[in-house]
Amino acid sequence: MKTVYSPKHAGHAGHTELNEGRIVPGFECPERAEMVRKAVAAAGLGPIVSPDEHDLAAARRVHRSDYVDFLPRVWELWRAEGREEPVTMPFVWPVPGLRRDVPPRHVDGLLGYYSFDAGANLVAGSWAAIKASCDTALTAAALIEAGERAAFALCRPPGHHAGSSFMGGYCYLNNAAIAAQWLRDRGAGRVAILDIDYHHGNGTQEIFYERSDVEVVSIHADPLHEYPYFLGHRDEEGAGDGDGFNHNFPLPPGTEWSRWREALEEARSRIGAYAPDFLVVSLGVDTFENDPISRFHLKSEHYPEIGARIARLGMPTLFVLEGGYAVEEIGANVAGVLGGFEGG
Ligand code: SP5
Ligand code: ZN
Repeated sequence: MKTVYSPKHAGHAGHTELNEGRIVPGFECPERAEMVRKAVAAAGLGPIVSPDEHDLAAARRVHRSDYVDFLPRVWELWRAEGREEPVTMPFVWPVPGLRRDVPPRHVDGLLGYYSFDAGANLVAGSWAAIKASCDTALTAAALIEAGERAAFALCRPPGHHAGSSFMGGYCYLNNAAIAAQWLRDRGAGRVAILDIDYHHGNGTQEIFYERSDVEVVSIHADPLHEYPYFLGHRDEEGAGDGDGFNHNFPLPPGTEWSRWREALEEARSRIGAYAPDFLVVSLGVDTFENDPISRFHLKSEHYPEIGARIARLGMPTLFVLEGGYAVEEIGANVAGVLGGFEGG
């Protein structure tokens, strides 16, 4: 399968996050994408191609327009305050009881208004990377739409925590959701999204929660014990037209392969019954035993098995990179999934 990759991701560097009471370098670092690119090349998976430029109309199909307009402006607004800090960070959020109907004008207010945590911070090169990541997903979506069996969008930054009008969790534009919507707009009747990142894809769930034309199936750490804490429970099954088209498989900290595989089999049977025209996989490998921020215990040998089981669904499949923070092993684990798919 082809991999779509842009070097522009590298400009999203030097950002920070809050971790255990301290501001630390972002776990979501440029080395991740370079390790994946090298592993995909070394595995001989197929050509690595550059994304085509798309305008932002596709992003506006799943994100609120004012949010899409805000992202490219964050950095200039931050600089206009005369800030010396090379990275933005929000510090106040409009929880229920505060007003959302009057958007603030100051950048500090806007950062809180358009985010749900302190984990999606921007530097000078962030917007170019965010835009290229979205273009990467759309370019890979076009490959499967044109008839290829599978494609890999080597997206960075990731996307599945970003919702219709908020960033968070290292995510800004929801690459997988934008690609799924683009496939719908090109005529697909139904699209399924399988999210196997360690964390619940709260943004993807929010975007499609009231829709039956995009089914969202997610296997992740139980939000009772793990980020993002406030979404991802089993009883969230969709609403309105979307009732019955959202499926969460929360698993406890310490989950090992045998239990995780059972959830994958249940997820596969949901997706098989839905019979979508296309499958989009939000591919995070932060389920890995040595991931620095996660608490599942999958081993490198399990990733090819995951790919093979996804392949057995027999659907045109778009893989979109999400999380995975064990920098030394991320390449082998991602290439393992993709290689397992190709061989399966
Ligand atoms: C795309 C993606 O995987 N985003 C993940 C965002 C997680 N943000 C919260 C991280 C909290 C890390 N604290 C872990 C403490 C380990 N000692
Ligand atoms: Zn994750």
